[in-house]
Amino acid sequence: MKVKNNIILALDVMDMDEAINICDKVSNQIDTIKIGYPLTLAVGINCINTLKDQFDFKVICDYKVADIDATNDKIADITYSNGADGLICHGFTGEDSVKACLNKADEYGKDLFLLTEMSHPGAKRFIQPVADDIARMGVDLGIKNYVAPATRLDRLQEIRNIVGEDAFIISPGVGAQGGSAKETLKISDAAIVGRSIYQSDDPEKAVHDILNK
Ligand code: NUP
Repeated sequence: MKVKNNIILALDVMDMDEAINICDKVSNQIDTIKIGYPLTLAVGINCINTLKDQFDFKVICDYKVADIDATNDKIADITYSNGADGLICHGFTGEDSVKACLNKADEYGKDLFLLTEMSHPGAKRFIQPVADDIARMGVDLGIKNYVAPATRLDRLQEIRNIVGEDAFIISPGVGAQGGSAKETLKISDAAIVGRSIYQSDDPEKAVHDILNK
């Protein structure tokens, strides 16, 4: 996936008019949007196609899919069939669950992102100890796209070392969670930024500031 300016907007607002208003302001600088449960549950899964039709965005669905293979298969199918260019799945569920998502991505010719370690403080307890192994599983499965934290650059680098230079890593945690876009992008291919942009009085300037910091 090619991401303009290496910045992905996490559009975690709960209202479609607000979402469109923000997109209007940043669409010169941003071409890839990550949506998750907040927007999807608030307005419905049609928001994927609305964003693609109105702005020509690529849309990554951050549904952190984490179920048994048969259920993951259904979730991935409904997500890709509604226009998603990418889907994020958890890795701790194991190979069969992840493979179900990967098979769907291949069927639709779309991207699957494997979430390795999460960015928030709580991730240290349960997911950090197994994150390297999750990344190794991704490599074994031939996964090309990963999510790894902008908040712990040492861990981001370790995950980069495991998945290799050719893998595509996107990193949440820039801005509101304390990570720096500039430092993150030395290791990662794109920074995911939510609140620092969509809560700003001037989202366009916020993107500009993130790019130039
Ligand atoms: O480890 C993760 N951390 C994280 O923040 C994995 C994620 N997918 N996210 C998501 O990235 C989070 O749900 C939100 O959509 C975005 C970060 O937003 P913000 O902290 O910049 O507002």
